[in-house]
Amino acid sequence: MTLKSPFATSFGSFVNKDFFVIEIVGKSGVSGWGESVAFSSPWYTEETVQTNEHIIKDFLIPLLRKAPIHHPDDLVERFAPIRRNNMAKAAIEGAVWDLYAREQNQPLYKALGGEKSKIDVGISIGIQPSSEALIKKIGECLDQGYKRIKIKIKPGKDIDVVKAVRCQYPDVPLMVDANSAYTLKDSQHLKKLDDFNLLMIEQPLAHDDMIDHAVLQKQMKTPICLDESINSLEDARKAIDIGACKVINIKIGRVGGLTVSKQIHDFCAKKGIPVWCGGMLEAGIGRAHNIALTTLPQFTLPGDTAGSSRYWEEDIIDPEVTVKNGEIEVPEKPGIGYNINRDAMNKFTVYEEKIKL
Ligand code: OSB
Ligand code: MG
Repeated sequence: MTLKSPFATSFGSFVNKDFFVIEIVGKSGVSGWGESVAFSSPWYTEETVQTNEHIIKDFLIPLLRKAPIHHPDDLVERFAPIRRNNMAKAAIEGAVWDLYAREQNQPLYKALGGEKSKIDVGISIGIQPSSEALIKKIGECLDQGYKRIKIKIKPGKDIDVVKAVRCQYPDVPLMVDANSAYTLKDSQHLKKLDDFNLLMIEQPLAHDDMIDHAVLQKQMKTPICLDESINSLEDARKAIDIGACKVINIKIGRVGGLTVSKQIHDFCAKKGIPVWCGGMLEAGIGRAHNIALTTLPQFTLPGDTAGSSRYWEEDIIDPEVTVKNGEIEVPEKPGIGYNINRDAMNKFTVYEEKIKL
């Protein structure tokens, strides 16, 4: 699928997205749907669409065949022998959760224990050619009602950009995401961000670090939010324990599925750490899973789950995800709550394989 406009981050620019989609058909004949959030290149994490195919076909499906599954939660243990590859695991697990909820005749959000009938959403804006272009984009997003603005930063496109945005929009809920573009050597520079009343700074330092983040958090007033560094419940426990962050961005694919996402959510609730749901430029199926997860009570901050039309000319679900007054109405139909747009799915499908379990 081709993005309406390229999305630029500190680590690279996205123009298209290839998707690995899973349809799992239960004995009842009902289908559950999952979408891997992996990208085509290993820039954000080491996984790619192609590594997903290898891991799913050669390792995860054989594990599924070993014994019946009684509840989607069972998959955490079943997949535990396979290290990491969390996006591949989450793609299958998401389809199993959808199937489970549909067979229970329940919306996925309720099956997960969610409570909200509407969720608050923000938007993540990629690096723009100029501050003027960014300010214009932000204005459009605010007109559409988004409740929080996130802008991407990188060295050379940070303090001055934030300053220009703050001049124009002094009170807008604003945050920045560096996607690991800095090191501790930049801490004096990063501390200048404390002047701009930012909600948080997301993942300033290395993707595999938490020690340096803890050092930086002690020097900065702005709360640090971890994204790339949190790949498991254990990671969340350690990061919170050492003070590496005050906020956590939960992405279902990054942590290996909805069950682990829920565990991290519950742990953060106990620790008083606010969480929000991150985005991976999802198509409709992944977006629907994000919406269901965000209904859990500790998701107290608006996430990155914008409307379908922000990314795509045509989405693979029907209806598409729409945002009104910065809110998404959570669907009450069973499972993910959206129908699959079979015409769009057929149009975008380049390769399909059926596997008997
Ligand atoms: O770091 O949250 C991120 C997009 C691609 C890779 C990483 C990230 C992002 C975003 C966009 O910030 C989130 C979205 O709108 O889906
Ligand atoms: Mg991020």
